Amino acid sequence: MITPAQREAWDREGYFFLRSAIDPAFAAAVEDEVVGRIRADPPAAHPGEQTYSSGDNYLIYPETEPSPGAANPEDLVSKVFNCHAEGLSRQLAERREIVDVVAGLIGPDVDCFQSQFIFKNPGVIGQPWHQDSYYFKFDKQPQVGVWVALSRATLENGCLWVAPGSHRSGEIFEHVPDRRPAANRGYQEIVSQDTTAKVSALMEPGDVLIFHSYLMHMSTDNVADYRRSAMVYHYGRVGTQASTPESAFVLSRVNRWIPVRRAE
Ligand SMILES: O=C(O)CCC(=O)C(=O)O
Repeated sequence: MITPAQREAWDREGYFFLRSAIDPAFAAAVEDEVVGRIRADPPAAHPGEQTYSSGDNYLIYPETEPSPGAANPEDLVSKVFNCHAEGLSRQLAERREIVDVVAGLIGPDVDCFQSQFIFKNPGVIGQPWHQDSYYFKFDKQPQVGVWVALSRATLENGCLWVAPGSHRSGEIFEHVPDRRPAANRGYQEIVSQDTTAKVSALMEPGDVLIFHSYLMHMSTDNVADYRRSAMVYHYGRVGTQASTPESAFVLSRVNRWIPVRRAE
């Protein structure tokens, strides 16, 4: 299910790309679906709410510092969780091009447990250095992140950056709150690790980045005049449990465990 080169990249670097894995027209349809849902239930209908639920699954995070040029409801949204529980976003989460690779890394049986549609609108700040497993308080580690480019990801619009090999310590490092004034509430950063060897993840619509949940990564601010959109999925092994009752409670808001692959 994975090539020797992919296995080597996973072990040594903690990430690799699947270039042109998804038809750009399908990527655009996924984005249209999420945008349509936001237009049907916009942030303006939820004044003062830091997050709001929409339908059975969507958990929408309005932007704390919207772009000055915001015109449409989606321009006021930072991210949407739980898209993978339904619709085209679920179909994308289930695509064999992705799921077979994930199964080759941590399988054979895997679930998709989280998704975030990340709108990075013009003027919006990036996310600081972090490891995703810091947030995934689970008994089984690691997980696999799958970052699907729905738009281009460029240096200007705030592409992802990774610290190659940073997963290899096998440690989840201490994180501290992001102190930037415009930071999304509650986001945490790693401050003590050497990230000088960072590599940019420049991507075209339909490109996919597969990454280890211990890999340190960050993204820069969007200084372009166009959006950078991505659907970020996370996959784990079947039977994974929250490591404490407290983490089960916290994770239940942003996680939906959806079976995507079982060994034949
Ligand atoms: O896409 C981004 O800007 C950041 C995504 C990220 O860091 C994450 O999904 O953990």
